[in-house]
Amino acid sequence: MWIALLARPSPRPLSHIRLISTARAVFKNSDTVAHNVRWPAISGDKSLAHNLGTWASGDNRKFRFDRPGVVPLLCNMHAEMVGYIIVVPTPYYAYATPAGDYTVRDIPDGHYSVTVWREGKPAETRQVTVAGNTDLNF
Ligand SMILES: [Cu+2]
Repeated sequence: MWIALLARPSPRPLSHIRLISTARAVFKNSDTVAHNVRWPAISGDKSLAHNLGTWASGDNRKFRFDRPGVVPLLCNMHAEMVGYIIVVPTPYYAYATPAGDYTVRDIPDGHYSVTVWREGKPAETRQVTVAGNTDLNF
């Protein structure tokens, strides 16, 4: 079983990066101007590049991600825009605070691989045995 964590190095808006455990993502444009959403690769695999197109305020697009990975989101219309979706193979995941604290609740006792992801750094994985309240420090 897997546990996924997202570490935030600064108090950037959380919407910048999202963890999802379901395969289907909805991209909603809540801005007042049109945006494009595309990704040049998933976890470095350029054959999985995709362009969802450009759409106006209030509209949305859906996409089904078939496997876990890191999806860097870009916009053809605004070069400064970047975001990430981390598709994780588990219902157990959490966002760390800027101070590095995190809590993943309601995990059944057992052995797990815990992966932490930080923007711009390689992912780090540790093994942990969960038995009741369990601490794991990276
Ligand atoms: Cu944009």
